[in-house]
Amino acid sequence: MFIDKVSVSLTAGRGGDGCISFRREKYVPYGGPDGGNGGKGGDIYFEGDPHKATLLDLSYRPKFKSEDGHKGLSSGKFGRYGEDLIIKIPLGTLVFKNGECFADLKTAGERILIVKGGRGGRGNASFKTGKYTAPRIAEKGAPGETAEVNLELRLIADLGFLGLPNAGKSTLLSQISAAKPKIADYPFTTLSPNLGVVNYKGKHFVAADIPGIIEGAHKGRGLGFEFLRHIRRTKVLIHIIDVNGFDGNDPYKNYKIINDELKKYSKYLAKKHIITVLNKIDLPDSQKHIKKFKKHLKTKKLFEISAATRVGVDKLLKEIVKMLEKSIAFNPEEEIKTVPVKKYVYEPEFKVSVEDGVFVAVGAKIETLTEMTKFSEDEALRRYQNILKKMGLEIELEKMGAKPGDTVRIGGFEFTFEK
Ligand SMILES: Nc1nc2c(ncn2[C@@H]2O[C@H](COP(=O)(O)OP(=O)(O)OP(=O)(O)O)[C@@H](O)[C@H]2O)c(=O)[nH]1
Ligand SMILES: [Mg+2]
Repeated sequence: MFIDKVSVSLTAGRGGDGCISFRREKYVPYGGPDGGNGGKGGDIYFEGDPHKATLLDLSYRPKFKSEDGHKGLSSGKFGRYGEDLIIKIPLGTLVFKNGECFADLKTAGERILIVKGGRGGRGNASFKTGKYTAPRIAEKGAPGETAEVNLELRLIADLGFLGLPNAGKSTLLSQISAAKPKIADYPFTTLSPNLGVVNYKGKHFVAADIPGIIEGAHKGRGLGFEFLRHIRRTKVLIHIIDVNGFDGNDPYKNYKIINDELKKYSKYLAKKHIITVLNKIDLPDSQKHIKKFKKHLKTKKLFEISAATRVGVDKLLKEIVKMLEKSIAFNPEEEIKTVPVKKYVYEPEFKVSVEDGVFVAVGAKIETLTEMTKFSEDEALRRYQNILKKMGLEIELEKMGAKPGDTVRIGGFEFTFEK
């Protein structure tokens, strides 16, 4: 099955908790704090894999999580890092994160960080100061980043096939490559793209056969434009036309139908170098049709072939190879705008609002601090309160009308307000 669009949800590993511990040594009555930091949670990456051609396996498993960091240990030992998770995806996959195109993986082995693991919590050794020699305080690990990611595959082939249904696209692919697409005498035999590797006199290139498009495709008729994106990035296109016509139209009318639809889909695609091919010339009456076609279309280079008997196919391949070699100048790769990997957005440390009588404080910094505090430890609690006070939360809450005894919510935690 060919799947070219999926969404997955990613959760990076949580950081390991910091450790509270004190040195115990012979003859040292008050050993100092030696609790190590927790390890960072694992990150999640996507990696371009040239051996993959579909997003099918991701559609079976839409949720991914990388390993959490391990807890810090005594004797100042840091917790082990959580293992990174590397998800392999086909080349040509666009990665949309929170609605924006975030990456376009085009080269084999290219890796991109999608969500970052949480920081490890600090152990009590990190809280030691000159004044404060025996802290009983450690942080919990920070939660890992999460993201909803949409993936859209745009195959990267050198040559793309374009044409009405039943024109003989799949037949041609089966003749020039080892691919074995389904071929039949009715429209829409091909329902998803087929790829084949062509070897023409030692020169290799990848060809993509896509389902046929019909008049009105831009309005969603037939299979619509659904699969045209797979030929957006090809260097050369061939437009295959049944010389005997289709749907009661003569081949020239059909030729124009496809060209018009193409322009409606993408001006960029319509400007690509397109080789026009009349197919099925082995059939009777084809010479008559060719003559008529040539009257309309004088200037363009035209190829006459029979995909079934291979007549004219070698000459066509020669031209394709020639065009591919020149193609950089003709068809520069379509630019896809991706957002810069990192965006710096100013965020206030917190914002307070009132919801049903509860004072709700939101903000990345304040929520992370809350997530990382071990409230079961008195000292951790005291430190937490001090930081919030320094950040100005108490003043802000009072301004908003909070009275002792009121409920304050931060992240998933609720507290009672007191001064
Ligand atoms: N006589 C003759 N028949 C051909 C030739 N090429 C293809 N055909 C026949 O035309 C029919 C359609 O061929 P396909 O290769 O399935 O056409 P397609 O363009 O892939 O069609 P869709 O997948 O439906 O878009 C089949 O019955 C083929 O055997 C040719 O050169 N000569
Ligand atoms: Mg086909």
